[in-house]
Amino acid sequence: SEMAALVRAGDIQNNGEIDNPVDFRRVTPKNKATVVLGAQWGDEGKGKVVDMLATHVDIVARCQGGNNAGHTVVVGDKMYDFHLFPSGIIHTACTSVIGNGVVVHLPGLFEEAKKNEALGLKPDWRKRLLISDRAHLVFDMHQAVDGLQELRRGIKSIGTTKKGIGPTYSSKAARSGIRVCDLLGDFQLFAEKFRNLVDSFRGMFPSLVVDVDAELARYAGFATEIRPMVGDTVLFMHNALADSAKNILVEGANALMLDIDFGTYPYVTSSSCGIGGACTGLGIPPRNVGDVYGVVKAYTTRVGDGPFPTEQENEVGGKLRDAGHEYGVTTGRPRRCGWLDIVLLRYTHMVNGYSAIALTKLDILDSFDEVKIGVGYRSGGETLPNFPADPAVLRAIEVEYITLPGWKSPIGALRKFEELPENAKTYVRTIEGLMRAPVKWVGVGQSRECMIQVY
Ligand code: 2SA
Ligand code: GDP
Ligand code: MG
Repeated sequence: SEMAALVRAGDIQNNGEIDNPVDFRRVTPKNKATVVLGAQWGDEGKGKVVDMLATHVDIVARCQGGNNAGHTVVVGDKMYDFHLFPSGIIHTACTSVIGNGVVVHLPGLFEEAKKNEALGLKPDWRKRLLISDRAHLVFDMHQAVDGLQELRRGIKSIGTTKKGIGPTYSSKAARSGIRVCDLLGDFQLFAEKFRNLVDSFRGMFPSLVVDVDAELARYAGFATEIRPMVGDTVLFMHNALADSAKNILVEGANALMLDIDFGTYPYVTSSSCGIGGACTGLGIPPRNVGDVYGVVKAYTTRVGDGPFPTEQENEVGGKLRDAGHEYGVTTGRPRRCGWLDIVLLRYTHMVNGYSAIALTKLDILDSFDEVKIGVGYRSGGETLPNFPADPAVLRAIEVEYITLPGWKSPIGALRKFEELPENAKTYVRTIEGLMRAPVKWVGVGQSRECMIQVY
């Protein structure tokens, strides 16, 4: 009948053969991906949270950014820092996916592999990594242009990582980008695209030097090396989401305040670092998104330029930097530090809709007599309803703080929420109440075990 024709399952995996007739009106997603996102300006401890969750996970997928990210994972006495690799790569039972939304610098990928192999990453990572054929390639030329653009910006520089992120996403949006599938296809066509890209960048930056032949020869080598790792990640994710037995984790990079749309533009990165990026960067439907965990540092940091309302350019900031070892994982730059900012957090919660919060680095506040939380922005005698768009407005705002007593005792060895000092518990509960989101984990140290599960 007509109805039967409408409701048959057609699975592209079995050559269109139809097995079980299904009433599509009753089909709900079988499986959902859990998403981990940065809720501030990055470096909240996403790597650590992903590693903690990855023990029970089959797939860890990156959806945006590139090797500008620096995700630290501490296992025993080893400290791994991942840039392009999903943090699940050290779990041998886990497939790591680099999605279409990621920008891939191949020299950086192999360098990162070498460094981590020396640390103990098993060489079979090649069998556990799947790179999207739709992902865009970052060339050394993009990195050089990143540096030249920063020079041109002068005092208005963004403070990028110079990893070529902005120029590569620009090439992508301008439709002159080069994708992984281009590298693996007809090499003559790839070479032509590459030459065109060089020409267009040379037009903008005449001082740019590119040894085209050497670069092409190098990429012919990369093509052979990555071919076994490249595939259709859209289909891979689709099949994984159709399999209710698979646990899937999406690892966000950077953070919402660095998002190209919602961040402190133009002091942002060039990708979508929020929940939207999880869908566009992997090709997964929103209906297949499950829990969204926001990673929140117990105070605020930012690396690079741009507005930062609760920044403490004083002793407090220095103390946070020293205690928290706040230096960039990719560039080594000192991070700017300040108090927790609830206006910002409520804004990122508005966009990302966290199911729960992982509150990290609470132990860094151990020695403070008192801790402050920014709870409101005032401008021209009025309280702002939300985090404002205009950097000029942001620069002129006055932050309203509440002050809570410190706990003045080391919490690093504690493993139960009830064991925390009363004042530490109050700090956590206050954040929960102000953010209107539950805190599910509290971080009290760098290693895997140092994560208190609250509920
Ligand atoms: P880019 O390089 O174009 O993405 O830089 C644009 C802005 O985004 C910021 N950004 C970051 N902020 C925090 N952490 C990042 N990763 C590294 C880390 C940073 C490092 O984990 O420490 O090592 O310096 C990261 N990546 C990009 C950047 O500072 C610019 O403000
Ligand atoms: P990511 O970019 O969000 O993955 O974070 P980074 O790795 O750039 O920076 C976070 C830093 O804080 C790393 O050095 C982590 O090892 C460390 N860290 C994460 N959680 C905690 C915590 O709860 N306590 C302490 N002391 N350090 C933590
Ligand atoms: Mg980082």
